[in-house]
Amino acid sequence: MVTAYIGLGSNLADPRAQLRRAFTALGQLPHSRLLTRSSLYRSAPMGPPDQPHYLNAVAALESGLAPLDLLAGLQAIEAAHQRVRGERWGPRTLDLDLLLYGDQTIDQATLTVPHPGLYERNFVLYPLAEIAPGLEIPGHGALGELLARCERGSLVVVEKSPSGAA
Ligand code: A4P
Ligand code: MG
Repeated sequence: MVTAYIGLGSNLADPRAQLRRAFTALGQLPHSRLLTRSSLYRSAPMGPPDQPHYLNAVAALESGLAPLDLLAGLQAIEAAHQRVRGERWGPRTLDLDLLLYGDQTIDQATLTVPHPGLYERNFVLYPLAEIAPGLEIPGHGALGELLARCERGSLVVVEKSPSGAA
């Protein structure tokens, strides 16, 4: 069993409902259990500006799935949310990124872990720090130091996590 961290994003078709359903679906993946999830954060779009704001969150999952099986599980959940892949960084009903898989570094054709965008994205770092403040990011040091270098920008909490903090 490892603890994996999943980044969730949505900016189409009722993002709040998309994220809620995604948390449930993550907890139903085989050999997996949802440990905790962050608050929901609204953020300005990174990439093409002519798209709606995003809702983002991070979930911690305890999983016995191998990394590529977990990625396949995430993609199956995206597909079930009618995700259609369009332009790079374009709008989407649901995007699930495998941010961290235990303390492993993975560099394969279809999977890079830690997720390459993790280090500089406020909509990933802030929710991640909410649920795992003391985390060490393989190859990049303390999450707290990455956070200190990352401006919060337009990021706001729109729904606090049931477990309290944020
Ligand atoms: N892949 C490799 N590593 C991973 C990983 N760690 N997790 C591969 C997930 N997938 C990984 O992904 C393309 C391929 O990446 C997959 O087939 C998988 O094998 P994708 O989801 O189809 O492509 P994408 O999401 O359109 O591209 P990209 O570059 O992954 O986009 P991001 O980084 O996910 O960004 N603005 C705000 N405010 N909030 C957002 O959440 N999200 C995006 C998308 C743009 N702007 C945003 C947000
Ligand atoms: Mg993605």
